[in-house]
Amino acid sequence: MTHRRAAVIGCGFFSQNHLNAWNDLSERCSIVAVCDIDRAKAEAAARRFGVPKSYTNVDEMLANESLDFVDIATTAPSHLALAEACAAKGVPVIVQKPLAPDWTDARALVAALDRAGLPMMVHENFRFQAPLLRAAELVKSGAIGKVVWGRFSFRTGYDIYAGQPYLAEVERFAILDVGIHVLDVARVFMGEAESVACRTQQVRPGIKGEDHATVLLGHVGGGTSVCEISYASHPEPDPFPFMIFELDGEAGSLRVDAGCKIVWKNASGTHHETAAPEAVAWGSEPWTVVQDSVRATQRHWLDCLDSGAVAATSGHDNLKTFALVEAAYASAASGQIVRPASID
Ligand code: NAD
Ligand code: 89Y
Repeated sequence: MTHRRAAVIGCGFFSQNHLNAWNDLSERCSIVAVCDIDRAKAEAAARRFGVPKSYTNVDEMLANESLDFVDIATTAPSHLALAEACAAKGVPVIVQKPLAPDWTDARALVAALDRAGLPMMVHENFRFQAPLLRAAELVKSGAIGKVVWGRFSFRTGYDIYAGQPYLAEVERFAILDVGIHVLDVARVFMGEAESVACRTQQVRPGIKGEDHATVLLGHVGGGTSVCEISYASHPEPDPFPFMIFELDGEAGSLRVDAGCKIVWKNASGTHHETAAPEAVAWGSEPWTVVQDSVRATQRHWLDCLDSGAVAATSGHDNLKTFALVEAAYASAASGQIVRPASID
């Protein structure tokens, strides 16, 4: 196991989870520098996490530091330029979702790392949530047979604008921000999608993008799934930040609920279990399931760097999820069913 030197770019809201999780993984890597165009944020992060150097300019950081990888935790519009700067210096990157604001930049980012011959991973952490990993294990073991139908639901009224005010300002909002997780999880359980139909709604006044989206996916091999994405729902209780999903298989069914609860049924009976995350010493509710998944995502990245394996959420894998995002927006705009394969 190699000990790695790394830097985090972006010291805003969500990066605090990244920095805490890297601290938990300090036997395997050290964060030797942080960077944020906002000097106060960079310096505060360096102080809080005992990081030796802080920068406000990525090129200066890359020129001064010897890095084994960079963790990009800025918002999407900056991802391409930052990843290209790292690629030019031969530094692998792990990049937060969404990879980019649009398909053109997302593809350009993956191509830049490919051209440089460097590994990369998208920080697509929902796949690494404890209940989801357990559900995937059950499905893989054949507990419910071949999955033929799924419902994947992230519907909340939680005030996400308090921590992430930029979400009120983006024209591509709920699908790109959280729908991308939901569509990714749908791919995990149902396989690739060959058709996408989507309707969007804007319910909250004063925001620029859609805060409701309902997506119907037709999967290769005949499966069907519904993805429900909403930041303007009033569920009781509000499951935030849990994604609830249910699957029908040829031999049974499985449901994942808030509180990491899993229930599945097959010929052997009905089974209940709780797939709780590992303890997160620095965690805070309701975020602990997400915070544990951040650490699990980062651990996977380090495992892949050690073994040379391609990450489960590599750039190329994530482009398949991104194509569903693009297809959903195209379908909502046209009122037509869109084939992800036609996204170019
Ligand atoms: P934020 O605005 O709070 O923080 C982003 C930081 O990046 C800011 O401090 C900003 O000054 C800095 N920044 C922007 N451009 C930069 C550049 N070129 N160089 C250096 N610093 C730069 O945003 P956030 O809420 O922390 O979100 C960051 C990313 O994390 C987004 O892509 C978001 O979608 C993602 N996110 C993921 C999850 C998840 O569960 N996976 C949850 C929340 C946010
Ligand atoms: O931005 C969103 C994400 O990616 O995960 C949870 C979130 O922070 C709010 O829904």
